Amino acid sequence: MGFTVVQKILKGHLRTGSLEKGAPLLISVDQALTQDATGTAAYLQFEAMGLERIQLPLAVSYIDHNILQTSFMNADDHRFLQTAAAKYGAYFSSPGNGICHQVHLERFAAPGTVLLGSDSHTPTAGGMGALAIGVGGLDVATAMAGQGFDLAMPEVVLVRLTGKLNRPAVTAMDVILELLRRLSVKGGVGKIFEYGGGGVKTLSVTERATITNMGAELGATTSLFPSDENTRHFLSAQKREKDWARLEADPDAAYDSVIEIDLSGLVPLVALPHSPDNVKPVSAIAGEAIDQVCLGSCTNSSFQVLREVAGLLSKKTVHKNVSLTVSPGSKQAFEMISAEGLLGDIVAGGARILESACGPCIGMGQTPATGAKSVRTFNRNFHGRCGNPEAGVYLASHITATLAAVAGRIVDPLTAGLTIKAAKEPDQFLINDNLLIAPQADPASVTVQYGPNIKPIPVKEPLEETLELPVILKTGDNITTDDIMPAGSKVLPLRSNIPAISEYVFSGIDPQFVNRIKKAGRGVIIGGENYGQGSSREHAAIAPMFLGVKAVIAKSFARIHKKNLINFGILPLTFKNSGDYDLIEEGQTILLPDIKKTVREKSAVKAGIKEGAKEIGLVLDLSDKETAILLAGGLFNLIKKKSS
Ligand code: MIC
Ligand code: SF4
Repeated sequence: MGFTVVQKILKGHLRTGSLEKGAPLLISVDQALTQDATGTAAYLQFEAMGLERIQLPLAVSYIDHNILQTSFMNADDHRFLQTAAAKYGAYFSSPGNGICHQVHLERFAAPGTVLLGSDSHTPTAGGMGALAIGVGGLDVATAMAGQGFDLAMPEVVLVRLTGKLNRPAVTAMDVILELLRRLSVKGGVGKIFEYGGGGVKTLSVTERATITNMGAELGATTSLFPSDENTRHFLSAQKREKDWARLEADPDAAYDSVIEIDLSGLVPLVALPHSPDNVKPVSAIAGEAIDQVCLGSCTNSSFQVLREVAGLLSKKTVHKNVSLTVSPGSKQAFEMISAEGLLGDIVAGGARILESACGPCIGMGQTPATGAKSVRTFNRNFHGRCGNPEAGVYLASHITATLAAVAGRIVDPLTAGLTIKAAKEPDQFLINDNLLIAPQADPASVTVQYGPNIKPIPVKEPLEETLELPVILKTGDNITTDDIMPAGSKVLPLRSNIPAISEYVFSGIDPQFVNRIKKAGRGVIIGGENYGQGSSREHAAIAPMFLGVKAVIAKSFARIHKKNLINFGILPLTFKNSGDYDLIEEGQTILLPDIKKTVREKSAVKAGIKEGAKEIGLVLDLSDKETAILLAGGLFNLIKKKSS
């Protein structure tokens, strides 16, 4: 029997374990990426491991999330990251160089490699045929220390594409919105989506990257495309043809399941507030008035996207009731639209040009007005993420979004009489890597600089013998890491200071949470399905740990968050019978007698609800390594224990 692309890459990187579904495996990592909001923690943790240099062929430290520099904190973080990159051996992508995933795709990603990134949209590089996985900062730090990455072998799903998109009205964004419509935000948990079929060759690398980027919203471990002639074209246009290798599934490769998508049958789609899987055809909401349009993010901000935007804005004016912002995904894309005169059309049309960065996507400015509708080409529209819980964010393609900006209302691209041509991938991109700073050849000459806002990462004590925990909060389904640990311009500058950022845990959904847990000193959180979906931010685990959260009991967990909880010593328990969720109320006490012994012996977890003396069955689904991590009180303790 032949191999899938996923199996081929994993086979080449396997250190221990097997590729059988569900089996634990440890793989080697080729490349690591961090960004500033997760990077300070990752580099502080790498530094504390005591190594002199990063043990990987390539690491890149990007600055793209928090570049407003509203205070010294942000600039201090950047200086720390720049000096740490120079000393420990990473490239430093300066502020202004662009969004990590777009820049990585352009300048570093390579077919057949394993990329680990401390950002959930790392699978963007899957558009290039890389196996790219988003993880917490500590997992990246461990990989940078040469210890590889361990996971349980996911199911591999073939997404068979046929036909071709009705461009320019229908775009790659509509392909991934269609998958979200079918599968929901938890439909990809424990799965890798491998794209195949005759429709693959009709998509460029940047279009593929849009699709794999937003596979994160399915909860997938990653998504990837084969590497073919289109990949070669992209790499050669980036003057990187040497990085190209053909990588395709064997004709008789076996998949765990298959999903069919006929690209020719797709229509423009939109995700309505407040979830990326709340998907409807654009035609269903045509005519609705809108207030704001934001173009950009790591999902839709390439040169080709901006070229089409410029075509739509040429000789047009943004509607008087709409504010339109454009954030080019990278300096390369920005420079190219300037060099080709396209920026002029965008500016003349009335767009407000923002930096090449995440910007409004992570609530760094452009918070919409109360009750406003904002159409964005981004990947997440979680409640309150834009900075205003009273606003609604609609996720759509750049074509749908730009048409809306001009008309002041939603317009179906299929009936808009589009006259622009779909933008082709250029044969030559403009290469100017002057904001990419290579690591210092002589590390001893560099002193890492720490600002006063940079505080050591707290560590937990080893697991207690027995736990008695008040229920501090009970949540519903699909709680996001934005709910647990909000971002935005007020909170993001505190990412290097856990005591300070922990004051904001759950602040968006329950402003009294911090007071309650501080009073109790410790506690447990009860969650519904898919607890912790969304970002890779380990602050959604570290800050609760710092406040005294010892366990989360949920119906199910999102992949990255579960790993982050384990890494910081918090027990991620699930209900044996999900109906038991209804038995627990806020304020009650959960008893976990002999929990240390139970974890050590991997026996069934029996918990008690003190009030009413009820007993419930819980499940702790862990690999051997994860068991050891929890017993030690976190990954960092375990690493330290081994090296001492
Ligand atoms: C996001 O899109 O939510 C972020 C901000 O990029 C996060 C990372 C972070 O919180 O720093 C992610 O996707 O992992
Ligand atoms: Fe940045 Fe938004 Fe992409 Fe996250 S999803 S990396 S915040 S652009």
